[in-house]
Amino acid sequence: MLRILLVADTHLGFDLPARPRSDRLRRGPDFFARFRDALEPARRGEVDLVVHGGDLLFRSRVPASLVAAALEPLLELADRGVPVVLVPGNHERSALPCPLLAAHDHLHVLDRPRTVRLRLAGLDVAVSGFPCERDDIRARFPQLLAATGWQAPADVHLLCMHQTVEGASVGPTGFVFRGGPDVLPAGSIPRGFAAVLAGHIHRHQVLTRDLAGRRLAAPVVYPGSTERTSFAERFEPKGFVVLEIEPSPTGEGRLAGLAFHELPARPMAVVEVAVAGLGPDALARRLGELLGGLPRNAVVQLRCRGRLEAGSESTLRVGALRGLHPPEMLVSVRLASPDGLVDRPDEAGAGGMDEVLVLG
Ligand SMILES: [Mn+2]
Repeated sequence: MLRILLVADTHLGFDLPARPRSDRLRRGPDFFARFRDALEPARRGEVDLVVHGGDLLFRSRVPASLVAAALEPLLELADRGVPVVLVPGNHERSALPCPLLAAHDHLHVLDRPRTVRLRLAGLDVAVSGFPCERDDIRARFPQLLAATGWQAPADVHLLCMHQTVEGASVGPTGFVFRGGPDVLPAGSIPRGFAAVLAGHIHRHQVLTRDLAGRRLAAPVVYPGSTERTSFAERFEPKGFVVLEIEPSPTGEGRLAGLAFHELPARPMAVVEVAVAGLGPDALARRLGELLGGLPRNAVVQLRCRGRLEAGSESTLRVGALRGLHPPEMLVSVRLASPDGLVDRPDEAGAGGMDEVLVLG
């Protein structure tokens, strides 16, 4: 039995500025802590292989020191002889920055379409994959797959990629990806793989059927991200996956077991507050009540509905807000405008994420 630890979308470097412009609490260290938590079973020697499904880093232009810090937990495992396979994701612009930092006999970066052949748990294991294709995975998948040379004989075949597969779902309303050049049709995945190990979709899920209900040639496993990177992920548990693969008579291996391990990611909450008619003190009391009912370490977005009373603006300033919640809570504010909700101007710079990040 082959045991694989699959982790992805760790987005290291998120909210971790080299030169912070304010002294507010940062989420950056959480991302590193969750990554280390996720690798714990590998450090304990409980798995034969670790696969990182991509988006190790939160973006592509990063200092070498961040790349080194991000690779360190993986290199530690490689030093112990645990093989690690890493897929460059879209946030790496499909190539790991400072690739020489990843040079290690047991760390395999899928920096081009290729197949890594490993002898694990008494089995010949072929791990195939390619870096994130950002333009047209629908059109390019057949060539990328062929270029990996995946079809040479092995006991177990695995496919690793950082892509959206048709049928994957995201967000609080469960949006389902159905088409487009950046979505891989589920039927494109050929027979011959025990499983597809994938990153890019931040919600943990396992796809086994296409949109028409037909069984996929191989299950597509998304471990999801290890910390919440936007408020759209607020209802999702975060974690990593351990897969058990056994040899099969047909020669590609078979997924025999899969366990999702939840990590203590920061809870997130979106809180609406009706501000009309509340003077500064009344608003402070109301916010204190609302924030007091949330987990102490929550990341909170306050959405103010209605017209803010003259003078109540001061209650929403960073310094004043800090007095209303536990020190480990992160609070951002959105105010209503005639066009809908707007970010308070001093909270700009959320690091390329789709929601405003934090302050307070
Ligand atoms: Mn990602």
